[in-house]
Amino acid sequence: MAIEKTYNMIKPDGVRNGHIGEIIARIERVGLTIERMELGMVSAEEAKANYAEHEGKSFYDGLIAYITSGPVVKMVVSGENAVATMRKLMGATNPAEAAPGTIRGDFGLTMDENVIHGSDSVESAEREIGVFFGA
Ligand code: IDP
Ligand code: MG
Repeated sequence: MAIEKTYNMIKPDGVRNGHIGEIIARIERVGLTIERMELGMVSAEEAKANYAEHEGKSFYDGLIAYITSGPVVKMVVSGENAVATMRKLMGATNPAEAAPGTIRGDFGLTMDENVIHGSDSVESAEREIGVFFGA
């Protein structure tokens, strides 16, 4: 048994395009639990803390602008193997390569707007939950 918590976020395009309900339904359908959920903006400080590992990359400024461009849904999701299970539901980072049936494969087209964020490890999840929901 590996009950984990992960941080997930429906990005501005996912909210703007009306996919909140379907994404939440997929999370619940697989058996994971939404422990916390909040609709709101991402501040510049939160964006920079969440994406610190990408600072200096060519897409960094665009990424910060994108994630702060409109409301998002911030979530703490928990359950058995929650980190890997959410990454599986999300699909590959580039929607053009994400398999049909995944969130990014079904609701996105390009890397610039890839619908959802999910922590890549238990350690990242702890850090990201702290950034968005406090300790
Ligand atoms: P992940 O979201 O699947 O963990 P990461 O490599 O951690 O992927 O990248 C974080 C986010 O940065 C991506 O979800 C995407 O929004 C953005 N991103 C990554 N690479 C590119 C790129 O080459 N062009 C534009 N945006 C990118
Ligand atoms: Mg990542």
